[in-house]
Amino acid sequence: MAESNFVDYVKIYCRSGKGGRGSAHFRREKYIPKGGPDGGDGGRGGHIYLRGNRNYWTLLHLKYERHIMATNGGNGSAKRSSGKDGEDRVIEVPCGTVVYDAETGEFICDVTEDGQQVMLLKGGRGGLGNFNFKTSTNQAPRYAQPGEPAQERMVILQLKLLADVGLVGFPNAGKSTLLSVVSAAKPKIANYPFTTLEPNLGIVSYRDNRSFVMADIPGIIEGASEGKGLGLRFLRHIERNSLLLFMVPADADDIRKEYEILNNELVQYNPELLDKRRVLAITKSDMLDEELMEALEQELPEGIPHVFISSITGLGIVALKDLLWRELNQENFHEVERIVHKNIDVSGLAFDDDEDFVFPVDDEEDPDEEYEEYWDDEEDDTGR
Ligand SMILES: Nc1nc2c(ncn2[C@@H]2O[C@H](COP(=O)(O)OP(=O)(O)OP(=O)(O)O)[C@@H](O)[C@H]2O)c(=O)[nH]1
Ligand SMILES: [Mg+2]
Repeated sequence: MAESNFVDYVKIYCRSGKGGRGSAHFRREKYIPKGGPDGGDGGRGGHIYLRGNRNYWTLLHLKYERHIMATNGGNGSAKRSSGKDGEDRVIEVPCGTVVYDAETGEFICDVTEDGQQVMLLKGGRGGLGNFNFKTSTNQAPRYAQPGEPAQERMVILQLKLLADVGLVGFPNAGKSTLLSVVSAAKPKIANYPFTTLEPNLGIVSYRDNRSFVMADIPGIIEGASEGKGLGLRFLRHIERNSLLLFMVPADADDIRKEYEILNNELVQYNPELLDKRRVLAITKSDMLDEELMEALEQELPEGIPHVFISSITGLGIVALKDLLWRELNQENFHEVERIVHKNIDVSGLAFDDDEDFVFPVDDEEDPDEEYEEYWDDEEDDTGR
């Protein structure tokens, strides 16, 4: 999907800044021949943060940003002057971004809210200058602390769309058509399977200026949870939806069976999806008459509220919105949104640019350099 704008995972190398070293300087002025230690502290290294930003819908802006590094803290110097703190880096991400360790697949953190800031890597603390080590028994400590090292990590950011309602259905069920009717989104619609290749989001306006977000994802087929069709790649976008709207066309051979296949694929993918609220829409109901609808009623799966709709004639669309709104506002509803992020299998993710990835080298200083004590002799003899 190299040419696609819908980027829902990226791999990035991140490094915080290391702490600046403390200074081991001694005060040297004209009439104070034996000034005490006055070496200042090193500055702290910059942190790496993630921040949720509702203006981003995908991770596209990070696709070509493969190294994100904060700067190092400055070294301390004479006259107790502290080194400058390194600059932090803030990675702006869409709400619903989950972060994993790229080597192990281990879940690290997630960002769900606009403005939410999470520290990903801590900058190294600055080392203390020698004036901190002055004691009654050691008036002239020649020792200053080195700064703490930087932290580095290769991470995978994965987007899981945060929609209120996720559309679940076989290809051609009429999912995109529904989204185009209830929101301003303009997804591609056509009479063949897999018209939708990447998720679309739309904002559905409801009475009294209220609204909710609906996500149209590519069609699911039997075996999707094992990677068939567009497979697994998009199933994760359903994980975070509060409510699942199953869509089965009126002309399906067996509505109940189709529903069960869909349900089964979701459960295979993540059993927690069973706990989500769900609604069933029988789409394309303009093909039915009253009598047929009554007959079909008997064949529908039990335990799930349903509505007959037609995006073409508008049949049942208001009733559907009412039903979705009611379900979305049920008490204790948000319980199920706290889905647990499992660690991921990183071997299953394709990154088109893995081979030419180079670890950046810090050319400012040798990272393995050990701190050494030193006398700073050529310091300012300005004679104030
Ligand atoms: N008669 C009738 N046809 C419909 C209705 N809704 C959608 N269709 C038709 O069904 C076909 C598939 O519609 P889409 O909305 O593209 O279906 P989809 O579920 O998004 O399909 P994929 O993106 O392939 O998964 C199109 O030819 C639509 O015109 C409806 O309410 N009534
Ligand atoms: Mg579609």
